[in-house]
Amino acid sequence: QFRSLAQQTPDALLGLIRLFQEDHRPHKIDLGVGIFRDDQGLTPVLGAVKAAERILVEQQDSKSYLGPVGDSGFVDLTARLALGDDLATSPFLVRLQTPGGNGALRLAFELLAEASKDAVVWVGSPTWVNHFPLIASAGLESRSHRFYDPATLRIDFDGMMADLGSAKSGDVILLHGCCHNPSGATFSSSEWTELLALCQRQGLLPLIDFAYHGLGDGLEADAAPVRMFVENLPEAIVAYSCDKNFGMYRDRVGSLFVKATTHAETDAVRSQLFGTARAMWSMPPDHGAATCRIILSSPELRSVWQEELASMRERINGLRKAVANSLPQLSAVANQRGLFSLLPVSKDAVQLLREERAIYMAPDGRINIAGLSEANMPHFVQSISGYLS
Ligand code: PLP
Ligand code: TYF
Repeated sequence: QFRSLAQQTPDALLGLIRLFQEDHRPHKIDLGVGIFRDDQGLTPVLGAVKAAERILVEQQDSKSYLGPVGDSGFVDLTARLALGDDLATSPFLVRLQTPGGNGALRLAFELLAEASKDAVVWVGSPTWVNHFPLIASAGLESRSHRFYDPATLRIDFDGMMADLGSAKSGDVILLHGCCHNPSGATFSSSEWTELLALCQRQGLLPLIDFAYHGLGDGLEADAAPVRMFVENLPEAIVAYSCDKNFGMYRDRVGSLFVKATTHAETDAVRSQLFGTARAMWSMPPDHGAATCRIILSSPELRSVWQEELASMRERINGLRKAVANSLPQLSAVANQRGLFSLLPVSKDAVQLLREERAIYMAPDGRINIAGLSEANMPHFVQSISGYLS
């Protein structure tokens, strides 16, 4: 049977991990895969997470199945964290735990495909590499709209609005809640408001990929546009990840929130989601979600976590300023948010930087800002200055 199988193109980002490991040059810099790193280049387990895991080990008296919602305390607390108490507890909000933000996205696309086979998913260009296989796996069509302008390192908002003018009622718009991957480019609050008005005017359903909550401008500031969309539209979907803001990447911690308009529709959405999840992973993994629940429900651990989150955010935003100050062509980097920026460099330059300078970045010139440090900044600045277009 397997003779008929073709090779798939491997994920270039994940391929970089191995290439970097095999490089033994001492000055090598890993700006590849999107994980937070400290000034030593490490991604340690957060103190709040370690403490909560100890409590979990002590207190957990059973590992019996949790059921389709997953850890309901975790789901409730992340819904409140992302959406605020009122929206989170609406009877029209369906909430469930998923294996990471990736699982939430896959489930959301499956739901959308089941609801409307011919809905088009509008995706800004460029976007996170995994969005396309996720959309295609659900059998949905995606269409690109202008988003990022490499000439200004900012959002081409007029181009985006013009392209979305041809979206039809019932189409889906995939938005990054904050910390755009790969560009870091941010909407102003008036642009968010215009986008909301566009969704209202044209009957578009927003699917908000909210994978970096708190890593941009803070928990409240990052959530504000997401809440505005959920509050002011009849239907909205939020795919939430705790893998970055709690540093729990491999534990695959996420949840999905879907707002519907009537009791009957809410029930139908819930039953569809449970049915689809049953056919994919049956029930979500427990450990990471239980750990997050312990943190969010303990005032002490919650405040430890918020401080750790703030220090991750401040480190990233400090590095952004340092890059902008060292390289005038990259001054816009200071206004971007999150782990990523797209360097205006050619594909050839990306390869030369890797081969000759031991600087590893994604093929499109995406860098993980957190991979920079006080120690490697001079090598980075000196190496890329000759390649910036
Ligand atoms: N969405 C974006 C934009 C991401 O960068 C990631 C990162 O992995 C995810 C979703 C998925 O997150 P998770 O690791 O929780 O599946
Ligand atoms: O964009 C990143 O680097 C992270 C991690 O298939 C990631 O979101 C990258 C590729 C992938 C899954 C996760």
